[in-house]
Amino acid sequence: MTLLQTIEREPEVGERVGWTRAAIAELFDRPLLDLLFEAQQVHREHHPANQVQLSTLLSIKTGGCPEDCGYCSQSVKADSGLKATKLMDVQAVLQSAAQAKDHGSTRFCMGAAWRNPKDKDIPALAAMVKGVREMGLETCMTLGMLTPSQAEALAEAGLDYYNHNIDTAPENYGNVISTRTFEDRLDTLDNVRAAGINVCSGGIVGMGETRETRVGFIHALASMPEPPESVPINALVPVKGTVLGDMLADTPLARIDDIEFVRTVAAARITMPRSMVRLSAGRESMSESTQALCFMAGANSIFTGDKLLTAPNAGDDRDGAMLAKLGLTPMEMA
Ligand code: SAM
Ligand code: DTB
Ligand code: SF4
Repeated sequence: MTLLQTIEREPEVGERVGWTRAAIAELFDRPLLDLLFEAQQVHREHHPANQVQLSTLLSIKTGGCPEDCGYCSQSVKADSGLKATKLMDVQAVLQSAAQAKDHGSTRFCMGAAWRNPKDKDIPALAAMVKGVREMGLETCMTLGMLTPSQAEALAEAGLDYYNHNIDTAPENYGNVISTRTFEDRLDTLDNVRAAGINVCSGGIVGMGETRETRVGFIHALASMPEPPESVPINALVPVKGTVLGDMLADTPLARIDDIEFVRTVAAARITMPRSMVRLSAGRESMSESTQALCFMAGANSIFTGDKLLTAPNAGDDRDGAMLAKLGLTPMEMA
């Protein structure tokens, strides 16, 4: 059974389902304060107010990726100067997870620059999941495409979440990546769901796309039979040597407008009320005021630490000061 064929879950009383592109476009078109007001109301119906979940990322295998994602520093097609590494040792990963826990993180996300893991990598990956879980952290991995048996093996090891982004609207996918299709992405998400792992899927805005594309992106997520439990909204981090990073360096006006970014977060919150909406890449160059608007719009999860996978992140000191200033507190583990 494919993701699109799975039986729709029962909606909650009062929950709006069956989102059309037109209805989502109407959300984007609203006066900003009306949009923010509704987003915050929806947020408070389903999530604790003023709380933000903290996750930490670690690149467990960096660079040398055969895929050609136009935004990514880790693609072999990018001239980003990144040194490719082998899969990290389990012990080194666990050390890094212990540090993340000390810094207040409740979820540890391990990312590998692969098109897909090889079956021979699975035992080491399973050991990482087991070890991180034993520390009392939630686990997340993002490793590229998974077969059903790989997803089952990771589920058995205790993997809580799998991140696999649809990245953009289906009709724009081929403009960003040519080495795989949107359908390939959905197939892996099906395998992850079928194995009983929570789904984390979102994408990137600020790749020079149109408003209509952003509407299509949110629609593709919200119209899944079961929307992802976690929805990362990344603002493109323009990396020199990547197709999109170089394109934006030449046309700075193509960069996403802050308010348009906030509108995208609000649309995700309203259309996927029960999901965690993750304010992901791009915070490093975002003002505190824009981030505050994103929290108002329903974002309730961030990546902490001074590094994402390869790109810089805001860092614990800056984030600690911002959360204190906004009166936001870290969410305890579920
Ligand atoms: N290789 C795996 C895959 O692509 O599924 C996992 C790692 S990949 C780096 C995870 C996600 O990070 C991508 O799907 C993309 O949405 C996001 N990402 C990568 N580079 C980015 C950038 N420069 N700016 C914003 N988001 C980025
Ligand atoms: C996601 O959507 N954003 C995170 C996580 N999933 C793995 C990664 C962002 C990567 C930003 C670019 C970098 O660090 O290389
Ligand atoms: Fe590879 Fe993932 Fe980067 Fe695409 S986003 S090039 S699949 S590491």
